[in-house]
Amino acid sequence: MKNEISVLVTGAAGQIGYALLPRLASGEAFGPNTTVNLKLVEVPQVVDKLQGIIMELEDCGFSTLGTVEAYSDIFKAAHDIDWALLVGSIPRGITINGKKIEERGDLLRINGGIFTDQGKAIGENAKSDAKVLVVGNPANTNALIGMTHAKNPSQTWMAMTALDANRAKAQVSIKTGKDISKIKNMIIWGNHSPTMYPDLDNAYADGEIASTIINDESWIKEDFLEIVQQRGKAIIDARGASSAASAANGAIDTVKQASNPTEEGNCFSAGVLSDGSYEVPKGLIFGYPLKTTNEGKIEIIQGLELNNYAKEKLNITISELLEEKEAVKDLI
Ligand code: NAX
Repeated sequence: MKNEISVLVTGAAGQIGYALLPRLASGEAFGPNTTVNLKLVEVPQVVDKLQGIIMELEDCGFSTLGTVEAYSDIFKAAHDIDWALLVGSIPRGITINGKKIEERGDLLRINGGIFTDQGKAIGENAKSDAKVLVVGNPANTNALIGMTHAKNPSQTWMAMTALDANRAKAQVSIKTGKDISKIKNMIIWGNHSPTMYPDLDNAYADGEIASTIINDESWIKEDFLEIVQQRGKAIIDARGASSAASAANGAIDTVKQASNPTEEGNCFSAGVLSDGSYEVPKGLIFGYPLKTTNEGKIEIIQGLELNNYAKEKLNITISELLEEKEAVKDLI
């Protein structure tokens, strides 16, 4: 008999949604023996458009796809879900009430408002062991707002940094000539923003420390950091639209990593609630090295070394997250 899993996706009519939904339905994320029931959530003005992707999902003929329902009410959609992928948010540059939203502070407040209700809905109506992945930016602070309003500590809230980790792995693979499957333990410390710190002193390329095998400090400290931190912008400049296929892939990777035990010597990257580990102030959603235990719990991997350079980088991303938290303090 097949298992069933219920997955909620917000922003389902957006470009990441379009790349994500077939991969959730296809069996890739939850395996061939699990029926995936999808609950697609959009703003009321867009919800009718979901009928198009629903028809396409039917036409894919995935034997793992169960029911697909469209909602504009997150409270109804969140009922009994196992996973929530919170992709929907308002992009920078949009005009609302005659004002162009350019400032990070304005963006934080508008999207923060969305995540209060989404948090409440998930806290009240989703399963007690539900896992939540926030993709919509600013992902870490949105996750903090959502988690605060969920008030349900047995649920797990994460902010997506898997795309950043995949970008970092790809650059290391290109630089070293090692197959990307051999690049392990890639940690993205901190915020999903240009202050993130991709750590090559704790990453491995074919069993050797990545920074040692690369042996090129100026490439690591300048080119590599710049490429990974600014990759999102580079893609927008080239494509005229933000990353969607690779962002959806990052979400699928996180779902798989958080659903299956992590192999020894490896980690996965996502932002989770800081408990003070690695001297990060408690109460931030911070990108950490994570592992999924055999019991399905997600834990921060302890005991990794951070040199002074890494600590400086962590302090920069900590400061940014503290500023973001301050900007939305009345929402948390
Ligand atoms: P799109 O603008 O194509 O789609 C967003 C969709 O969300 C729209 O259809 C919109 O109607 C919907 N939406 C807005 N508010 C909603 C709400 N309250 N409930 C339900 N749906 C709502 O954006 P897309 O390119 O899909 O990107 C989505 C988000 O992902 C953006 O915030 C973007 O910045 C963020 N990203 C995050 C990444 C990460 O690694 N964490 C990387 C990629 C991406 O930039």
